Amino acid sequence: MLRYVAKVLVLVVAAGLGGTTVAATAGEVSLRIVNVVSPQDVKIWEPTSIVAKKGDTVVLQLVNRHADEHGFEIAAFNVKEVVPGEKTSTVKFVADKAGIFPIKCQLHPAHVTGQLLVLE
Ligand SMILES: [Cu+2]
Repeated sequence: MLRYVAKVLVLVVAAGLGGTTVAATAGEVSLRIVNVVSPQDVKIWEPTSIVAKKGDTVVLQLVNRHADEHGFEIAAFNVKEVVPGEKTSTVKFVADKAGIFPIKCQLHPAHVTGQLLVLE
């Protein structure tokens, strides 16, 4: 029984160390973001919340399924893309500061789309 407990403890500690290592390494967040119509009849980019860790490279493939063009702006990271109707664009940036940053369609300010959360 004691032996079993010791074994479990070793596993828990190992898992904890593994988690720490992952957190300390800058990674990449790669997502496909699609412009859809919400139940409230607003065109939004989905998912609306993007989470990254500070230092991560963020690659977003922006798929606009509408006939008209839409914008995708994260001002804090100088991201300002216009995606033509029925086209796909890719933006890439390094999330080098922590915080909560709004994501907007700069062409149609009523399309309040979401937020980027960058963890310390
Ligand atoms: Cu728009």
